[in-house]
Amino acid sequence: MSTYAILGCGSVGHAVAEELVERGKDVLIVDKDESRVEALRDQDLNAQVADVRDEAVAGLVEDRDVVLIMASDVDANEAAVENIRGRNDDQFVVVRASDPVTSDELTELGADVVINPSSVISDAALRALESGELEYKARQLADVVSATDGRLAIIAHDNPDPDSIAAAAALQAIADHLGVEADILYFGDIGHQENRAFVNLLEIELTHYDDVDIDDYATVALVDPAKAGEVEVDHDIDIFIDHYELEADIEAEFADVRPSVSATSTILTKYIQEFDLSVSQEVATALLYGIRAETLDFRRDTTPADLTAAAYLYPFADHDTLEQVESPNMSPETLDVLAEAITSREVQGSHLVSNAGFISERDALSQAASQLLNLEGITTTAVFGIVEDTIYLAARSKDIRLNIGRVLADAFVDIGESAGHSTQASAEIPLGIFTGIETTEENRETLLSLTEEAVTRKLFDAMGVESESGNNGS
Ligand SMILES: [Mn+2]
Repeated sequence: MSTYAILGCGSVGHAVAEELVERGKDVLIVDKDESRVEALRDQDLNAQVADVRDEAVAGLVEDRDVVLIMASDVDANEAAVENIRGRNDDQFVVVRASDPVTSDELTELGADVVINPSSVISDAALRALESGELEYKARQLADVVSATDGRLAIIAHDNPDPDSIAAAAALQAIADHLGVEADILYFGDIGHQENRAFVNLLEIELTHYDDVDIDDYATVALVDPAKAGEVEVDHDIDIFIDHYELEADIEAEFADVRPSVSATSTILTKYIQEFDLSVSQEVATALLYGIRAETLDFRRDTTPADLTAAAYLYPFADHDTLEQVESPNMSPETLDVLAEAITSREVQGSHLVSNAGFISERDALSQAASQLLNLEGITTTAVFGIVEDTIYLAARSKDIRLNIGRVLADAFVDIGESAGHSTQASAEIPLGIFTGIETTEENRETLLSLTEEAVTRKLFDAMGVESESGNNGS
């Protein structure tokens, strides 16, 4: 067990000494004030009279593992650090400063931990402000939700992602806690296989916006909508929660927009903590996944708030389910596309391009592109297929020198549309563009082979140019 010495026993030193003794620690107290030392001894504490700045004090406390120098006189504290370090480097030294300048000086003298009282107080004040603000916001949110005279609609954004869906599920749980029934609505579709797995495995019930009459709802909440483009809800918005600022002005009775965190799921987790809600395993799992997905597993723009929210959720989440969401079972269609993509792959260097032929499920292309990235020696993949009269293409890259979003943009700038970023991208190209021939049942195969050549050549060209020019950033 460590032994302690406290040098300087004013109000701070005394408080520390009492706390340590309470914890059953062996504490030696040194102070120059005789009557104070006497009073400490009357309390059965081990105390000695000496001036903190005396060189002899360093010898007196030499056998102590940890030395806390707590006097209010910073000059004396500096002398004590110097004396102790003059004797040995092993003791763990904690010292009280008075301002940033003396903090630096004490660090330079060899103190292990320097405590600056003004920053301790300002930190505590900011923390109090933060938790006070959250308490205040939570009360406001509860008021708006509770005032719902009927049902609450919680609207996730277009083609909702896990962050949006999880935040909606959490708000639904909060509403339930407050005795208000809520439905989660969404626009677009839940396209990506991973998102479908997420919704199915966590049994989150979502209703398409078009399948309800929004006027049937008394209160409407929007969660996480800002990045998904324009919001067109035919109803007043009562609640608005997002981690991005919305460009358009929305007049909501309750708004919580926090660009200081990286996921709407993080914001909702803070409310769940504030409401002291015993959250279901499904909601905890959804929120944790929402935060992880939005921060790319804590690799993108992660803030301390995201991490503390994730840490809070972790013990309540179902980690088997999380794993299943991350690697969803493949549909037979996806397996077919993958098999076709493997068979017809063309490889140049570490780049792979493959034609999956006529397909029915676009999403299978991105899964195939991701899977093929696991082939040995492959750093970039592009898989394309044809649905009706359009070529769809999905590409992935783990080569940091290559921006696959830019590769597709370069390759198809004149003839199609592309979207994406440095590691994943997609493109759509009208089939007729390469041939000028209208697609019919009879000429499909011919068109496909013509198309294959053109697309493959364009891709390899764009990849080659990109990797030869080296660093094009990401
Ligand atoms: Mn989000």
